[in-house]
Order: sequence, then C-alpha cells, then structure tokens
Amino acid sequence: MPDKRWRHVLGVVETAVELADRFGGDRDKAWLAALLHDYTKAWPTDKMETIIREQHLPQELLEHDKELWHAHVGAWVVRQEHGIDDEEVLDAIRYHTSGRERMTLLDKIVCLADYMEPGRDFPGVNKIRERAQHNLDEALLAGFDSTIQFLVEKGKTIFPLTVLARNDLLRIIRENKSI
Ligand code: DGI
Ligand code: FE
Ligand code: FE
Repeated sequence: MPDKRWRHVLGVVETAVELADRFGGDRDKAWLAALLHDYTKAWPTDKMETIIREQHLPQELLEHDKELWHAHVGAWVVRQEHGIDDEEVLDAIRYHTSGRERMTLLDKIVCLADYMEPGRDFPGVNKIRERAQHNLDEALLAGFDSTIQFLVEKGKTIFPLTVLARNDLLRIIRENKSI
C-alpha cells in the first residue's frame, strides 16, 4: 500500500489500542484488526469485484460505492491468505466501513479509530474525538452521521447496513439515557 495509507493504518492501530484500553476492549484483537483493516484498500477494483462474485460475498455490495468493497474483501483475504481465523477480528475488518446492527465492542473500536486516527482531517473530526473521550456510541454516531451527510451531498447511495448501524446506535444511546 502507498506510504500515506500505511501511515493511516499505523494511526488506526495506535488509536484502536487506546480506545480498547479506555472502553474495556481486547487490546490484542484491536491491534490485529486495526493493522489489517485496510489490507486490500489499494487493490484494483476488478480484482475485488472478482472475489466478491466468485467467493459469494454479499452481491449487494456491487450496487453501492466501491469504497465499501475493501472491507468485505479484506476480511476474506486475510482469512484465506494469512490464516486469520478469529471471527471477532474478521468481523471488525468486514464491518469497519459500513458498520452493522448490533456492532460488537471490537467493531466499534476499529470503526471509530478509523474515523479519528491522528492523520484524519475532515469537518467534524474534532467533535468525534471529543465525544470519544467518554462515550464510544456517541462518537461513532457522529462518525456515521458525517458519512451519511457526505454521501447525500455527493448524490451517492447509502449501503443499508450503515443506516441500520446508525439507527441502532441512536436506540442504544436513548435507552442508556432513560435508565
Ligand atoms: O478505508 P478508509 O478510507 O480508511 O475508510 P473507510 O473504510 O471508512 O471508507 C470510507 C469511505 O467509504 C468514505 O469515503 C465513505 C465511503 N462510503 C461509500 N458508501 C458508504 C461509505 N461509507 C459508509 N459507512 N456507508 C456507505 O454506504
Ligand atoms: Fe477502510
Ligand atoms: Fe482505514
């Protein structure tokens, strides 16, 4: 992968381990999932498309932004080529871009670290970093909100798992507040 992407990966590793320590996650799994999360990010899209078709990954991915593909393809490749067989780690890689309903603590840590690693600089990133000081779900919600806004502005489709992930986080946050 290009140097810039590798620096991003190292930023995600550092941030994921910090978040694991802060929120009681498994730091070794956070480290591994973060290290591998963008494994196929720089692969040619036709190579990813072939894997999605031939390995029966969700065909629905092909109808949405290609930016989503590397997460599912990456999880498949690190299992097949590198023998990573920890399902929690593979899920955190697989859902790091879209999110999903009922995200695990590890899913959330990797997804949030990807949003807020030190090299990230997009409108709203500081709000995400501030929330991440004390509330993982609220920080992640701010991340998905910014992605959804970005996709709407660009006239792109939203992968359904992202909508489900956001709704689920809102529900969790509301329930926590009402207790
Ligand atoms: O791989 P990275 O650039 O580090 O980050 P990522 O894996 O979170 O990919 C983010 C990109 O994916 C971002 O430009 C938005 C794009 N994207 C396209 N469609 C969707 C989407 N992201 C989400 N969460 N949901 C979508 O439907
Ligand atoms: Fe990614
Ligand atoms: Fe990333």
